[in-house]
Amino acid sequence: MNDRLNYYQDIATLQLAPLWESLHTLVPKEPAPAVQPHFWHYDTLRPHLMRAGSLITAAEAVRRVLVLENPALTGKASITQSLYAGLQLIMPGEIAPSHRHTQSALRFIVEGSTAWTAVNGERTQMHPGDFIITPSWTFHDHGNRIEAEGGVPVVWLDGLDIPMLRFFDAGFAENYPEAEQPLTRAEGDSFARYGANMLPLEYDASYRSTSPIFNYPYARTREALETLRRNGPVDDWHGVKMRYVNPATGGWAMPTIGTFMQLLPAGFKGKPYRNTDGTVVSVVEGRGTAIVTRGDRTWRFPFGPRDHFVLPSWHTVRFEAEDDVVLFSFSDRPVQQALGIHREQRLEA
Ligand code: 1HN
Repeated sequence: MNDRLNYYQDIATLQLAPLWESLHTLVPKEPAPAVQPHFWHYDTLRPHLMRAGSLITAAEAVRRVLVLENPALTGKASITQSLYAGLQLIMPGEIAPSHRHTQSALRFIVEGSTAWTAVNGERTQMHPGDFIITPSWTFHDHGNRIEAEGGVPVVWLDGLDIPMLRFFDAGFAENYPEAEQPLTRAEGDSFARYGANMLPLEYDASYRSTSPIFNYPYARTREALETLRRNGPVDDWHGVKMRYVNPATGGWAMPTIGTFMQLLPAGFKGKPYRNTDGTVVSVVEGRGTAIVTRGDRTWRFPFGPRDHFVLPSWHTVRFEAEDDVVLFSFSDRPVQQALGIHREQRLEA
């Protein structure tokens, strides 16, 4: 035994390590995620977010965000191994200055309707439940109406592929020389061009693998879910669950982040399900419970509107809905599917 330990010490000086000591953990029989399920109650978190509103301006902070950190990844600005999530606050009259980075971002609006975001020369108004995309390497800035014109604090969920780009060491960023980028297109231009089940003849995929629609408004999403719930059938595991698409390709709206919206009718008792994409959930409407299990451990997350939780890879989840529940969620599924490694299981009990 000592011979071996001496041997390990000797080779360590040469930056060499014996594979046979770690083979079983490197190639586990099934995923053994360090990432933990976790729940953020909005009413508990909100006062702290508002406190940040009086401690620092958006101009100084650049982005005033409380990062939702997984308890197993404290200090790493990660909610799963591959994804970042945070809740961003913009106060009336503030501008979050323009910049761009290779990380892709999504905004899911949680509270308030008086803010806008500008991406690539076009503004969109943000409303609760809207799913908004900031494609990789596009300038973006956010603003909010002044208080005298009805501006209220606005909060949204940011989802970014930061840990993924850190993994690849592929992150670049730069600031725009002014706080706000110039507007070159009228509000609603992208939606008319790309969001009406049509495409311009000369469509050139200027965002490559990212959808050219940059605001998927909640009103449209909600109406589709309602119609499908009425028409049925409602899936025993997922209720009525849809994924957001790039209308030009039929593929995911974002290349690195899959986004979903689902409706669980009041009284729904879902069957258990697990998959390999750790998922971040933002509750839009209704009360219910997420029951998460892994091995002999169980987490019960009773939830209501604006609450957030994370479901790690290969943890089993089932949902119960008291009211009609609407859940927005995102994960790294597009990447796992592109690599051919995504797995999912519908379980019976
Ligand atoms: C960012 O640019 C935004 O533009 C939000 O709102 C969160 C977290 C890390 C790096 C860049 C934004 C971010 C971010």
